[in-house]
Amino acid sequence: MSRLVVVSNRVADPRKTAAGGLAVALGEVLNNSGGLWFGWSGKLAEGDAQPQLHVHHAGPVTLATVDLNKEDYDSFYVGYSNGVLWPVFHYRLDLADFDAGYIEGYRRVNQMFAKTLLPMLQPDDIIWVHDYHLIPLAAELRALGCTQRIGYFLHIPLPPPLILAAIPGHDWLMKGLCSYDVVGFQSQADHEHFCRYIQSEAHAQSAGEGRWRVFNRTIHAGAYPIGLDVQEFRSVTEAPEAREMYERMKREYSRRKLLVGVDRLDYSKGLPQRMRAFRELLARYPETRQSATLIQIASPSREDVSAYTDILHELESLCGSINGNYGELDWMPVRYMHRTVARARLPGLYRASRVALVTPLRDGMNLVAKEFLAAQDPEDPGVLVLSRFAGAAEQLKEALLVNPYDTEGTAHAIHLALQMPLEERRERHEALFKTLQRTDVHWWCDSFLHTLGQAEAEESGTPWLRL
Ligand code: GDG
Repeated sequence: MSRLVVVSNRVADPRKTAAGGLAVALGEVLNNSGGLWFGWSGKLAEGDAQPQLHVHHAGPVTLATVDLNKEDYDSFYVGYSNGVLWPVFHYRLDLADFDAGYIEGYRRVNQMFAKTLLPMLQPDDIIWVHDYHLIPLAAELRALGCTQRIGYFLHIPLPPPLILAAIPGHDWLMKGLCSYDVVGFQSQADHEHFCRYIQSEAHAQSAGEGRWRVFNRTIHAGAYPIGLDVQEFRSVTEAPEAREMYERMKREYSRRKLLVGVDRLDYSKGLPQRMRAFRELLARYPETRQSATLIQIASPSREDVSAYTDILHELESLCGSINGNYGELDWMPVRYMHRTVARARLPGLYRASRVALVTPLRDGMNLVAKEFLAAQDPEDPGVLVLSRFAGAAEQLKEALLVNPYDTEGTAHAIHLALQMPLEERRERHEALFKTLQRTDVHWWCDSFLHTLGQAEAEESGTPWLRL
């Protein structure tokens, strides 16, 4: 049986409960065959020191990490990954900083990752690379002679070809993506953008069944929407900490209907637009005043990127003005927290809420939408208000789908959600929960790895063009 090697920017110990569904699911697959998980340690190396490799064993899984030096951190992580790829892939060309130095750092770190990883590889390994930080990794590994099968999964959206083409060096980047054997996307829409790009920019020819001939090789591309570890999330929901949180929220808000939003504080999540829609709800439907409270958790994220401080200030000012204009001595419309809530408590908060607002302007998938559904009591479930621009909207069709740019339309949908009769809530939740179970994280892992397992390993001696 082939060994699985997972490569991602950050590495998590799958045995720790704080790791979250994705780490746990990948950990499970790694555990089964014994595996290697490789990535950045999250630490900065002192001065100009050479990158140090740290190796830990977590049961049958080897965790191998390297540090980054400050210059690489600034150009690879802050500059290119989060300052160019994140905004452009979320359709925000206006926020991208195309400073030429960043792409060099991005390439340098991918080369360093390839050089460090190569000696740890075994001939039969299957390599699975994750996310936008590591697009050129396969090409760098191939250039060093790696012939193993390599798959890639993009967790964030892939924009249409004309937006991608705005990136200086997009051809280099996309050629790098075509060096994988299997390329997976969150949604059919993202997959279609990829197909259109390789056809129009690289003259790719379809070879049927999701395969393409491009750059003198055959690759497979497809949509593999990421799922939740539903069973694990249900058991966290039943555990004492979540139950206690649920009881507390129910007691505290016994006279109100709770709405909840849980997001990393990121401009892609549409938080100011959500607040405007909530304000519109209070203005248009006076009966919601005093009776609805929105709890918004905005967990701190990437605070060294300036666009993130702008969004923080905008959100704080909107929450302040809503509370100032509509609040009463005994009712605060918005409870906003710029803090991380313990993972063990989140399901309790979800379950106590009548409505979840998951309204990103763009999102690869959005796992909060799935977590909210998984935490509900099927006899008295809450309602999901979901942006049509989240990858999850392709699957979760029985949610109330909204356009987050349309303030009035979103306010109207929130109003419908707050008033929805029990029967309709149950019917929608039942259908959504079935989808969640059918396409859980294990299904996601299995279907991606099945396709990768079927791909043929590169023949050694394949002439690899340097990117
Ligand atoms: C990327 C893509 C894709 C949030 N606040 C707290 C907290 N969280 C947890 C949630 C959820 C996770 O973080 C967020 O997941 P998302 O899917 O919403 O978003 P990204 O972080 O942007 O992730 C996304 C995902 O990759 C997976 O492929 O779905 O589209 O952008 O699990 O619960 N967790 C805790 N406290 C918080 O305050 N403990």
